[in-house]
Amino acid sequence: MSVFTKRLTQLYQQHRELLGTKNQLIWPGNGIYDRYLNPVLTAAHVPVFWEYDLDPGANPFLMKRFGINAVFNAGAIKWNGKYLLITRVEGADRKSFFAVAESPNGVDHFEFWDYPVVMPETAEPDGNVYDMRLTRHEDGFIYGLFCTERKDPNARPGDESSAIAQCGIARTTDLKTWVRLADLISPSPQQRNVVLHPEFINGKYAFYTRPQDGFIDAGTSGGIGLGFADTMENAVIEKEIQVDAKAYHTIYEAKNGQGPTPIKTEKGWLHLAHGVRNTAAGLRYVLYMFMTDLHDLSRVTHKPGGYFLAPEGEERVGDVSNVVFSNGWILDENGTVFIYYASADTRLHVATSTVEKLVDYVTNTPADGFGAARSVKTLIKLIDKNLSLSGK
Ligand code: M1P
Repeated sequence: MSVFTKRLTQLYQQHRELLGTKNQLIWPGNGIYDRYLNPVLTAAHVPVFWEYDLDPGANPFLMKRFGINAVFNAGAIKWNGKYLLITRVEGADRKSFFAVAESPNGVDHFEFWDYPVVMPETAEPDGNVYDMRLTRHEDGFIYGLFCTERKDPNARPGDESSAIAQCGIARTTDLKTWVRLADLISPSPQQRNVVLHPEFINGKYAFYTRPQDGFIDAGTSGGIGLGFADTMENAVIEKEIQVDAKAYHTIYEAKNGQGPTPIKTEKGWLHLAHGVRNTAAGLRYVLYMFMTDLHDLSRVTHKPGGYFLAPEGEERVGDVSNVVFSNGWILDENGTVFIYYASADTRLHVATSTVEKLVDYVTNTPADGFGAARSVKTLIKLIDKNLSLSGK
């Protein structure tokens, strides 16, 4: 048997085994959500025919010809009974693109569609595209808002790192063919983590924004903002209202950003977001939640203190260690919520919960007291209650 045939047989077998692996819920968890043993998607999940030229004449050693480095930050949607993720796939060449993977149950057996998404460009080509948020809007379209990154035209000679991040907008009705619209225009010099609200607000489209001064640094205008536009064809936000600001000595003191499209509940809109703080080991990204008023989207009604989900175990390590990030979740008809989160900008995981549990978590977890003494007071209140319950 030739090396080519031997290697190919093994590659196919390993790939089949990986895609066929059943995921396992990790019990008992924290009562808020359940984590799972295996990531739902990794670079090893992409089809063999993406990375290899399968022509023995052209590739006798069966070498990788198009390496895939990572699969992470995915938008999510339930579509024709399947759980679909529009993932950020990063090639060995560091370019990111979008590709859809689907699963019959949302927790395992994710399989990529044969081709990646062909995202049309505007007159200004994208250097990189990533982190799509999907919104099924009441206007009838499914919108994908994502970050488009281009080299900063004002970068000084020799600076090959400075970039400008803006919000790219595309829409579809079948998740296969995308129509690209003009990039969002806003008062901020840069934008990332922009998310479209699913309902019209006073006849306008509502956007959660994340104004930022620099490419990495959120600067003076950091925090999750809210803005309105008359149309999606040439979306212009004239004013951003701050909804959730960054704050001193919290898990979101350096910057924060809206995660997926918020979920509507009887009590308010449930939001999942990421918070970033700086450490001696670099930036640490965790997820947190809050709730906004059903009628006034700019009013935060509940916000638990601390993080909702932080990197654990192998999630801590990867290309960008100590990072969890989420831009997609799916609410099922029975109230189950599938929360897709990536770890270390390397792989993608799922955690499951329910709307009932998430509303309980958001409305009953003590808020941040913004000081050590206040945290101790909150803890003592809980201890007193529990000890008096046990008759001590
Ligand atoms: O590397 C961590 C994350 O950094 C960026 O997020 P933010 O704009 O909030 O800092 C994004 O590049 C994101 O994709 C990445 O996961």
